[in-house]
Amino acid sequence: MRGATSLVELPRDGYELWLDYRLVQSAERLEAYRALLQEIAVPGDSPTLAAARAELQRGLAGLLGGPVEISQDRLRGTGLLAGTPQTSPQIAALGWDEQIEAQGPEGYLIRSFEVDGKPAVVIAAGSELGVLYGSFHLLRLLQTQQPLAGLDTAERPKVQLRLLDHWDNLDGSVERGYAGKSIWKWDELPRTLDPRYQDYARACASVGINGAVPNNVNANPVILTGDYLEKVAALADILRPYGIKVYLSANFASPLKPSDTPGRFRRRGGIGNLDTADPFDTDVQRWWKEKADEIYRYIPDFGGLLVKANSEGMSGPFDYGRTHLDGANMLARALAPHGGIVMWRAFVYDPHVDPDRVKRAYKEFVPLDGKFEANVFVQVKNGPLDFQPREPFHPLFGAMPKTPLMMEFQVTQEYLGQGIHLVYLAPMWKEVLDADTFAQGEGSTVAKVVDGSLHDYSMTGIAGVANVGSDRNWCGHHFAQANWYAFGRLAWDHTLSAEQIAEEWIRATFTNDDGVVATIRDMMMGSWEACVNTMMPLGLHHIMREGHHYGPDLEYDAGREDWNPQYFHRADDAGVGYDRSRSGSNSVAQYFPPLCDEFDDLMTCPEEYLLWFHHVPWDYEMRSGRTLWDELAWRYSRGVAAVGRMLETWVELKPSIDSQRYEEVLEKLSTQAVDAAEWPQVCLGYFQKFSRRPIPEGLSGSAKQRDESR
Ligand code: GCW
Repeated sequence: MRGATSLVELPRDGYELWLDYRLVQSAERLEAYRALLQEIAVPGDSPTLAAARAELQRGLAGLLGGPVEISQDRLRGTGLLAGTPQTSPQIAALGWDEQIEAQGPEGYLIRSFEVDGKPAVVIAAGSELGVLYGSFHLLRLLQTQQPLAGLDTAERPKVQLRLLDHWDNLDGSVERGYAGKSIWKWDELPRTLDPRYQDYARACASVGINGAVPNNVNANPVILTGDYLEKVAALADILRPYGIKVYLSANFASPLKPSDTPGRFRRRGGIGNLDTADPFDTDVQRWWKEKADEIYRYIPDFGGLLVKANSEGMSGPFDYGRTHLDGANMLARALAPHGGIVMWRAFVYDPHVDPDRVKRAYKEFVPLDGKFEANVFVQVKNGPLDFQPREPFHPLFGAMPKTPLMMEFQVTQEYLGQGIHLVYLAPMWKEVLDADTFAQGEGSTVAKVVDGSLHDYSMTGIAGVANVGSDRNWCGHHFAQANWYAFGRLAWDHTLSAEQIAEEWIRATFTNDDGVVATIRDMMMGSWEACVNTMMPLGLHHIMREGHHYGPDLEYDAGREDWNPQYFHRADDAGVGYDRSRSGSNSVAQYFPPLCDEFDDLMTCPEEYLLWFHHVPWDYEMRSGRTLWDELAWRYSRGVAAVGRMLETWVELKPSIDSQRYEEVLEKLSTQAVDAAEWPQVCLGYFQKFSRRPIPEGLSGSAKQRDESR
């Protein structure tokens, strides 16, 4: 048994993520765990059960400070028993079949119970994957120092498909990635298998993520060639025991001859032998059918295809005068015989559809409701624009009762401070999931659309754009790991609170010291609001620098109106904000009553979305009693002040955090503090040209004034 070492002295570089199985710090808990978990029995030898066994072995060895005896057939004494009624006669003998069944194909029960007259902890599931998920759950209980006595837990995921979408290119670069190169080493695959792949699988499975799309939606068609499918198959083999299916992003123009691929990937060409990718062309249909057959020869449990079509230069059915429906259904028919699905993205903003960019996807997709093949998801970003620091929820949620909608969140922080800013995203995702669409009266939340309960969807899914890279700590910023974790936890159970998830993560990742946990949790919980206030308060949106999207810019000319910040903020002498009310673009009409009325009326529109829906006079009186101009300045200064406080808090935490992670986070926070201060300077400086009002004293966001605004 190892002696208890002070946590702070243990070197930590972040590689272990939240699966950092350190010795339990509470002596009392440690004693109780050791008394109960004297041996582990995970009967069976399938790869998934072997993974569960290995994880329990590894986890308990670390948490309890020494190896625990392990058995592959039955539990002999006091200990942990995990399995299904099929893999373990001891579990079958418990007579829990009905409850096990009720947890569905991925769920599980964890109970303190007697097995053969001896005290035990039992993880019982209907599937081997359920056993693995239950094992991770048990380890989490120990990591967070929960009591095991009287344990009686029943879990099942609320959403079926819980995917990470990687925007990783085949050359190793990552679109909107801030954590180094891609973790997928295509040059080495399929022969060399980086051990990271397995650790990635462990991390994903530990939070219930059950699918991965390894390549960018801006898809290089080459991913579907035999050479690459062989590489993908090697990855799929590693991920499979962990319950993670592989999906791929497909380029709609793949069937074209190499020289004919239009648009963005012209230089690379298609991978087929056809002169068209028209979904109505029978050769094209056959091409995709044969391609699907080929994919399934390589990867028998392949999940399906994700498609970005006719968006940002990507090819699609419109190139041939067809529609999203025609394109999606053609692919769906090719995949259906194998049980594969299509995730067709709704991130489209064709300027011909409507002058207001945020109205376009709704106008294109709502008329198609009910016409998609049964294995098609329409994948919808959380808001109608593009992963801005804060957006109202996408009005498509609730508006397509006959089409399964898959939620797309962005875990990587493209518009939220990238690899620099500490921003815990769970509160934002909760705001979206808990938003009421009123589609079928009060209580028709976005979460109920996504989990299928509102419209009785036949399949349900939620995807997160991954923030993972080859940096030693996976996510670039140690705190960005919390977003990967939270995404998985919320995809599994959207009723969990952001606080609870943060607390779990902190305990598993940093420490169980209650005071430190509370301090870090509060810091995380305030960090998203701080980000919004720092960058785009009161419903401002899309005022970031062009291209890389970091830092403020209000005036560049992108050459396209709907990329131009001025198109979005519309600042002029009269006021600021995009008028989307009934007298403006009328995007409010895309929401159900009473929301459309609430958003439409300046008096009832939530102030968080004010400048999203309204062009508001500079001297408009806000609920605080301040004028809009003063309120804007106040919000900016609050954002900067909050960042300053995060930095101070972190410095105070120094004695409680291991040195490498402390220093690395400190460096990030210091940069964040400097970069955050640029926003009010640039934004208020710019807006002032129109408002012609002084920036209220004490609100310019400087260090001294920060304290006064507390
Ligand atoms: O958020 C925008 C990004 C693009 C991205 C696109 C999309 C993958 O700036 O980098 O492309 O959205 O979601 O397709």
